[in-house]
Amino acid sequence: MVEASPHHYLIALGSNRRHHRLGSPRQVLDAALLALESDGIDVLAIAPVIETVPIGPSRRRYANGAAIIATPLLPDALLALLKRIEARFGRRRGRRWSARTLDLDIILWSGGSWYAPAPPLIVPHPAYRTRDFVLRPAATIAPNWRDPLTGLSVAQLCHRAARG
Ligand code: A4P
Ligand code: MG
Repeated sequence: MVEASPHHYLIALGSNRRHHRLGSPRQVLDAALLALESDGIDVLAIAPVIETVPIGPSRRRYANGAAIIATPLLPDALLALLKRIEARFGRRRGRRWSARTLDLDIILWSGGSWYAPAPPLIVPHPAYRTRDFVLRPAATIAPNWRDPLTGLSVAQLCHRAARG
């Protein structure tokens, strides 16, 4: 039997700008998960959303979350879908790390590692291993997922990031 949704992913969600209709960054993340589902993605687990201090130039606080999803899509097709959802939520291209209505990142993939130069896609996400705002929500739903590069679990990476 062919499994309908063979690929599992850990994705990270971030927002630090209100949406004129949807409301606060936290409400934007809730709506983003519904958008994924209506695009045919199975959302298997949702981490409690946390409020975090911004890293980088933007001064607004973030709502950050994480989810485990299942889909038949390979990483490149999933990235294209995430970018379309970001665009629907009014994400504007511009300065790197600028305030954004919605940021959707692929953190880990059940298939291991993926690299593509154009459009750039690196899985596991190259920066997540030290990011508390990704690892804290992720550790609540995927503590035993392993990083293929370091062999460490998400719980271990989270512990290390919290110690600085
Ligand atoms: N890309 C490559 N690998 C991936 C991946 N695994 N998942 C490429 C998603 N995208 C990936 O990202 C730029 C390009 O990265 C994508 O087009 C894709 O081809 P972007 O989301 O368009 O741009 P960005 O977010 O401005 O840049 P970047 O480097 O992705 O920033 P981050 O890493 O997303 O960080 N502080 C707090 N507290 N909370 C946050 O959520 N987020 C950021 C942005 C900064 N500070 C923050 C937070
Ligand atoms: Mg991003």
